[in-house]
Amino acid sequence: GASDSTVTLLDYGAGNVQSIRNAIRYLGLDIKDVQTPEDILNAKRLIFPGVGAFASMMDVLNKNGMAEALRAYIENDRPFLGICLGLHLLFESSEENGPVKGLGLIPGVVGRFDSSNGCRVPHIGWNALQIKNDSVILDEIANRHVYFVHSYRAVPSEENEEWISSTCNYGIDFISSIRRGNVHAVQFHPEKSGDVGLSILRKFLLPNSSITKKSFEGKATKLAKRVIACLDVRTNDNGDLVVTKGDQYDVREQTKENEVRNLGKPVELAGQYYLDGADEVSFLNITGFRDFPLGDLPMLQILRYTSENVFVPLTVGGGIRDFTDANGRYYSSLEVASEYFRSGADKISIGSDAVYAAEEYLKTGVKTGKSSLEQISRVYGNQAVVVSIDPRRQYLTSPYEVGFKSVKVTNLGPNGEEYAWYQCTVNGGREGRPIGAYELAKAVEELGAGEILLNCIDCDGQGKGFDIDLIKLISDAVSIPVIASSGAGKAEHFSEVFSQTNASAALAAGIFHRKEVPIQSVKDHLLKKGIEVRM
Ligand code: 1PR
Repeated sequence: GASDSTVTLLDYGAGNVQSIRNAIRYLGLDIKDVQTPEDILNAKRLIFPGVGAFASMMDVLNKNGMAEALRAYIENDRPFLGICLGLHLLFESSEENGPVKGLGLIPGVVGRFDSSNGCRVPHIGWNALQIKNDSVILDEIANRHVYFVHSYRAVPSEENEEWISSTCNYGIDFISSIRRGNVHAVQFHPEKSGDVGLSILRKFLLPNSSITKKSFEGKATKLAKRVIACLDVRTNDNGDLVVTKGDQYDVREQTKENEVRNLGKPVELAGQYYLDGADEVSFLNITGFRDFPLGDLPMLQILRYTSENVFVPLTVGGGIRDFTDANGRYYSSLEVASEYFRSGADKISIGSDAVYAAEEYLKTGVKTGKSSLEQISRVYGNQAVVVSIDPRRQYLTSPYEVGFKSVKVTNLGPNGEEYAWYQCTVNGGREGRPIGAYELAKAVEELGAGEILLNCIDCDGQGKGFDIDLIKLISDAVSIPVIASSGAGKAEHFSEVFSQTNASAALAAGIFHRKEVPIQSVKDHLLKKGIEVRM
C-alpha cells in the first residue's frame, strides 16, 4: 500500500499532466504512478487528470484493465479526484469522437458546447461556480473564479442531480463538479486555478490540515475577461536568455552598441506576475524561427522552473515546426511541442508555421492533416494550440485594391487612406506574406486552432492602445477565443478593448515589465467599469 504522504496518479500516457504533478509536489506530497490495475486498488487517494481525447482514453483504460479497477475503486467509495476527462469518464458515454462508452456510474451523456448560442468553444478561462451544500472540497470558494478549458461538458438532470456538487453557466448550465462520499470530480483545473485551486487540492489531499479562511471582495458570476502577461524571450549577445521587449518588434536599443533590450530574468518575472494576479503567462521565444528549440535547453529549463511555482496556464511559442538538426536528425513539430508540454507548458503557440499551413489550405482547399497545427491539436486537443498572428497594417484608398478583407480605419493613414488590410508576417515580422489576418484566422480555426493570439506590429510597444479595428474584425470572424495583444499603455486600454470588441483576453508586455501599470490596477479598473475579472 501507499504511505500517507503519497498520492497515486493515473497518467495513462496521453498528454500533459506535468501541471498536476507540480501542484501535488508543491503541496508536499509524493506521487506514485499507476503501473498496473492493482496500483489503483491499493491507492490511498487517487487522482485521475484526464487529458487528451475521450475515445482514446477509454480505449487505453479498457485494454489494460484499468477501467474495471477504477469502477471497483469508485464503487467502494475510496478517495478519488477526477479532473476534466476524469469527470466525463464517470458518465454513461461521451459524444467526443463517439458516442463512446464511459464507466456508466453517473446517468448522462457528455456532449459538446454549442457555439451557435453566442459562446466561444472551447470554453477557456476563469468562470464562477454555483455551489451546492455538501461539496466539501469546494467549501469557501463560492465567490471565486476557477480555470476551465474544454469543449465537452455534462449537463444536470433529474437522474444525476444527487451527484452534483456545483454547476457553472456558459450559455447553458453544465456540471462543474460532482461528489458522492469520497468520490470527487471537477470539470475545471484546480492545478491551474491559482491559490483557489491549490486550496481545493489541499482539501482533497490533506483533509485534516487546517485551512485559513481569507475574505475576498467581488463576486464571481460568469466567465471573466483574462489579463495575460507576455514575456518575449531571447538570447542576448552574452548568450543569456533574457526577457526583452521590442518597439514594433525591434528589440535592440537605439544606442551605439545596439544591444538587445534586457528587462529581466524569465523565471523570476513569470513568478512575480503570477503573484501579481496574472490570469495566464506566455513565453514567446522570439528567435525560435532561427534557432532550434530542442537545442535550446535553457527555454525548457525556464518552463520547468516556472511551472513548479506558477499555477495558472502557461503558454509557450516560438520555433514550433518540423526541423532537421545539424546531424541530419529529423524532429517533427509534434516532438517539439511534446517536449514543451513535458516541461510544463499548458498550451503551445504557433506563428510562422501556421501562416504557411493556412496559405496552403486556402490554395488547395484540402486539409492534409500534416501541418504542425493539425498534428498537435489532434494529439493534445485544440484547446492546447494557440495561433499567434503578427499582422502589419497596409493602408488602402479603396477596399477593392486587394483581394484580402479590409476595414474602414478609425484613424486615417499617412496619406489620408480610409481603409487598411492586415498583412500576416513570418519570422518575427521580417517577411510579409500574401495572406491577411482575417483569412488566416478563419483558416486556422478550421485547421484546429483553439485560440488566437492577435498581435499588431504597428502597435507593439507603442503604449497607445490596442488596434480596435483589427481586434473587432478578427474576434467577430471566428468562434474560438481571441487574445488581444500589442499596444497597452494604461489600464483604460484594457476596458476599451473589452467594451469595444469581443476579445476574451488582453495581453500586455512592456507596461508590466517596466512596472508602469501593475496587473492589480488593471483588474481594479476593469472591475470599476463593470467588466468581470478574476480577483
Ligand atoms: O514564428 O512560430 O517561431 O513564433 C515566433 C513568436 O515570436 C510569434 O508568436 C511572434 O509573435 C513572436 N515574435 C517574433 N519576433 C518578435 C519580436 O518582437 N521581434 N514578439 C516577437 C512578439 C509581440 C507580443 C508582445 C505584444 C505586447 N511579441 O507578444 O508581447 O505586442 O507588447 P506591448 O504590450 O509591449 O505592446 P514562430
